[in-house]
Amino acid sequence: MGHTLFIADLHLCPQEPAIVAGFLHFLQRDAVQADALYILGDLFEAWIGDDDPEPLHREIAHALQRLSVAGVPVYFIHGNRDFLLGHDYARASGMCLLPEQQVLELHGQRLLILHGDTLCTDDDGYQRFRRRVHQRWLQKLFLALPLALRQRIAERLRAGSKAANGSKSLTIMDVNPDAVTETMRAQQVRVMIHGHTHRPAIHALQIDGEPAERLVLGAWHEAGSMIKVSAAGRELIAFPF
Ligand code: LP5
Ligand code: MN
Repeated sequence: MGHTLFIADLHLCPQEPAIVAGFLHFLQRDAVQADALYILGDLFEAWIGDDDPEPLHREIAHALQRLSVAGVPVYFIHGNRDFLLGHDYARASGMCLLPEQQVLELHGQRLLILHGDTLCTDDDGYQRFRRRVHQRWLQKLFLALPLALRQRIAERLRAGSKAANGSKSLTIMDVNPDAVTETMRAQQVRVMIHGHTHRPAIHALQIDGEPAERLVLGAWHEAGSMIKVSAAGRELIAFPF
């Protein structure tokens, strides 16, 4: 029976070979059987430009390419770590880049997919940071810098983020319930799938008197996390690498 798979927050990097192996295994074992694969951001730990010669990025591009050649379309929404992933890499990996929010119609139901960072509206520090780094001119400037300098800036930003997160409450770093409701209302959906918060769960809620559902993908730390949508329903699945 046809089904669609969703994943997010793998944070792939050369320092985490078990996660990389788990992802390659997931592509060969699970994703090949799906109608489509949607990657909802933070596939990579950090992305500093499509011209980064990191061998891991080529390996992942080839694996994704094999999947789409096998007939499984792969879609990508940017996360807060890999928002600079561009058309060159998308082409090399056979992925189709989607906008920050996308409505799908699956089995007669509208479903909204997004990374999830935009729902964390209580996190003023992050939202300010996000507005800054999403400026087209700043991104162009950054991408024109020598690779080693971009690397250093990314490391500084990661360190700054870790330090900032240490002093933020868990509530601030979670989604804001009003932002969730407003986003679902605006997109006229009653189902939403996102990642980013690393708090895998299926939340039932009410919007304008109607039942609604927010599904949150888990990050790939010790195990993989995926959501499977089929005619039979929606499932959040954790699986070993
Ligand atoms: O990523 P994570 O899980 O640690 O936390 C996120 C939010 N942080 C971020 C920042 C990213 O981690 C940095 C990624 C770098 C990618 C490549 C570089 C591209 C540069 C492009 C320039 C055009 O997204 C974090 C949230 C958290 O999720 C939960 O939602 O809270 O937000 C922050 O930590 C933002 C801080 O509040 C403010 C940012 C501090 C940065 C200080 C940098 C100082 C050094 C500057 C050097 C030039
Ligand atoms: Mn994220």
